[in-house]
Amino acid sequence: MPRGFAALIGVLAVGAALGVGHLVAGLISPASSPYLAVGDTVIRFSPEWLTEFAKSTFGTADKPVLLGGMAVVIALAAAAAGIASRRSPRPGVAVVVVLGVLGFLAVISAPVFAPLDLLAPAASLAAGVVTFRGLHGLALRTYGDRGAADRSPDPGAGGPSGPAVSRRGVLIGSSAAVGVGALAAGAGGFFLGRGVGDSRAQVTARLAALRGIERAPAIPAGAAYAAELGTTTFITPNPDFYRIDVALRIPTTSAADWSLRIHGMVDNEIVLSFEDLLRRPLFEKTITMTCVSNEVGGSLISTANFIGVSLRDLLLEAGVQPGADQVFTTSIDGWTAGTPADVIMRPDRDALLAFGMNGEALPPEHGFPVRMVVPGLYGFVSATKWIADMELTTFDRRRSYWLERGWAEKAPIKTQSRIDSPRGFATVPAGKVSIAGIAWSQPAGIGKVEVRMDGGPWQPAELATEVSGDTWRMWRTEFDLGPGSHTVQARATDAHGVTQTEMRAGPIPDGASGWPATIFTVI
Ligand SMILES: Nc1nc2c(c(=O)[nH]1)N[C@H]1C(S)=C(S)[C@@H](COP(=O)(O)O)O[C@H]1N2
Ligand SMILES: [Mo]
Repeated sequence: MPRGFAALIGVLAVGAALGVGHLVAGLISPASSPYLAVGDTVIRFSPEWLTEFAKSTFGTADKPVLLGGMAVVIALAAAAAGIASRRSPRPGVAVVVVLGVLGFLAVISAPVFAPLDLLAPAASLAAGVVTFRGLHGLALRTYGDRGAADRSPDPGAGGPSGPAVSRRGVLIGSSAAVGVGALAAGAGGFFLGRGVGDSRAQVTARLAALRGIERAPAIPAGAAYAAELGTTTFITPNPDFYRIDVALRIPTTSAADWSLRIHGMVDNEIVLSFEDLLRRPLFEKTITMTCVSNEVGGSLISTANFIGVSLRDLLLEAGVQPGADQVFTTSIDGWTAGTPADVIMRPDRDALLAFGMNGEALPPEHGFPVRMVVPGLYGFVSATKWIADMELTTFDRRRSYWLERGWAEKAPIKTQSRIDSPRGFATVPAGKVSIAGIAWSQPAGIGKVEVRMDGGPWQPAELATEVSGDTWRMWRTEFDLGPGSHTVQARATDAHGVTQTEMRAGPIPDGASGWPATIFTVI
């Protein structure tokens, strides 16, 4: 058979395998899609330098890039397998089986695994082998007869359709059907596995109906300059809130199916359902969350009104035993974080187990149904999304996900500032130029922001109305500037009088430091 067609058979068979696997996973357990499970496994076993490279090069597009890259590699392997099988189907079947076994291994080794999860890779493997053998047999018969067909009279000129022509028709039709079927199955799996929409809508509706939530004070008009300067809004709309996690597939546990076990070094073990949460005193708090991977000037910082219950009250009820210095949390997808127990237990810290974000249920990618939020700590040591388990233990006994990968054990947020206007390399007209940005030092709050132009003297900026120490604070100032290239720098000082360090450091292991600077042109 022609090489091109042999390659196509390989690609179609593997495509059918992936599509069927994704569909069966969507029907039974979205977590068990062989394609996504392999992607997750690649992430889990990637060396630290590769993860960092992917994060810094592709940002939040790193997952689509990984999945796309996998598709290219798999398609090339499948095409090669097809070409190697022009006479015998054996090499192709072998490659399909090897890919199938990889899918099995990835599903079995996932952090959360149930025996039913084996159905999707099994269906995938069967679909791959059956499709390959079927199309291969059809192709051999079609092209094997070609010599005979060529010698027979042209079927178009007179006689009835020859067998070679109808066989070719069947082959092309079958191939097209397999291609369309594989795509449809994959899409079906995607839509079936999408799921927490209904449960989220219910939680959002209940949130609106709940009385007695202790609301966060309204954000004063003077807290941000978004209206005048077009800079960052005080509250980040949910779709714009930065997202960082290692989950390829967002867990799809509904609120009704959710529960959290608080155990370990406690006097009273607690198991909480979502209804139990709603029956507790609820409060809303405006918190600026920050990622440790945020570079100086970076965008991995956002602010929202979180609604939930007091984590401190829960732990008081559980009765934390002496010596338990770590609150070790595990998410539904197996990620872990280690939070210092004493930080959560501080009465003024307001750490919460949150299920509401800016008036609605947590979005799926931000931890639906329930996550943790602790003001003042970077997300990787505190902000467990899709939380499922909370163990009181010691830092000696258990090591969390990013600690294992070279990041710090304790990670309070560093005092930082960012220049939002002008943008880097912007061109602005000469005269009065607005310089504006944000600064943060959770939970202390910002006491002062200073700005200097072209290495000149530091000048205090005007601070916007403070919301609380647990949120960012906007600042602005003006400089009279003539034409040319200018460099503006900023530095923040916290409410205790400590100025952010000039010392430049990258994010690893406990957060970037250094003064932000922006170069722009005045004309
Ligand atoms: N389950 C889970 N929770 C997680 C993470 C994760 O990878 N998995 N990443 C953490 C990190 S590093 C940060 S900065 C915050 C980000 O929360 P966001 O995506 O809602 O902004 O979530 C934290 N919670
Ligand atoms: Mo993070």
